[in-house]
Amino acid sequence: GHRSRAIWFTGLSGAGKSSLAFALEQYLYDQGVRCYVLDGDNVRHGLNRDLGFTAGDRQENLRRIGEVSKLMVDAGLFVLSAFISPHEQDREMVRQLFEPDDFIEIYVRCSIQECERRDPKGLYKKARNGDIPHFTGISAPYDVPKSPSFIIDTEQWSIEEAVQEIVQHLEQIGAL
Ligand code: GGZ
Repeated sequence: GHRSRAIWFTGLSGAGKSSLAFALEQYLYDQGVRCYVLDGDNVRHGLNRDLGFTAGDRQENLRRIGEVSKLMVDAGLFVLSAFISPHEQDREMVRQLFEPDDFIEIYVRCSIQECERRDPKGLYKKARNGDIPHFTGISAPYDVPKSPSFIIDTEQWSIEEAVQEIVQHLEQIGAL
């Protein structure tokens, strides 16, 4: 069988984190791996609806998600978490919750130009107009991960190719 683990996707809004996480979930599900995706859409409207996007709120958002991810891994699930998680320090805090082998950080790389071109929810446009304060990449920072387990470039790969790349990587490191 598979050992449960946490896969953590970090990257800009629009980089493709959630799409990748759900595509990987589908692949894992088909392999009989029990998994669950956490992302802004299912966490920020419920558990973390009291939190916004200041640095402090993001830290608390990610702390709670880290703790929930840990509980889910303890329960035997493969947890796929897709959050911008822009601060190296916060990603490090989450990593510390896990055994080294149980936490895999994937940097979903996409240029700000391309994210802004995609703008699936029209948020970059709003941010440019000043309607969304401290928007990551526009008016709030994103720390490029220093030593992710794996980098996936979504300007280069389609979602399907990216999933294959991630699966290969997970197999290589013995996580699948
Ligand atoms: C960044 C924001 C903001 C601000 C709302 N900055 O692409 P989306 O829409 O669907 O995903 C983004 C989501 C980011 O939430 P996270 O929990 O992933 O962020 S963090 O890890 O930094 O805590 C975006 C939307 O919320 N959104 N306002 N100001 N993204």
